[in-house]
Amino acid sequence: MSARPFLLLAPLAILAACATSGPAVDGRQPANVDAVVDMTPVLRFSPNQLKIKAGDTVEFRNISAFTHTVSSRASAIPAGAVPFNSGQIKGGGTYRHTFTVPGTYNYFCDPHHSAGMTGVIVVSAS
Ligand SMILES: [Cu+2]
Repeated sequence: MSARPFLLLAPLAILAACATSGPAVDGRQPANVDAVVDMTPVLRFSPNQLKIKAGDTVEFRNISAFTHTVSSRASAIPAGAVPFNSGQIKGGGTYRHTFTVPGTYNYFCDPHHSAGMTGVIVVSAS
């Protein structure tokens, strides 16, 4: 009988350990990354619409052979937020940005903006 309390508690301990590793958006993101957006060979951000919370960090991953950017303008992000620009990201490269100001961020890939490579991230207050 003495082993039974341990058998009942062991699954709870495993769940608690998993909970400390952060939210599992898609199982691909490393620690400290809350969401992942791919930059694709068909000149799109995927997903191109994303909802996160203030303070979340998004990792943009270039999974294509093209050079992409993650760029924004002050006129298309919330007042008080600082525009971000990744610079050129070669294939296989990544860029991370932490969104601290709530609101709607419209961003784009500089070389492929006219091809429709744009995205929207909506940041909620908490
Ligand atoms: Cu691009």
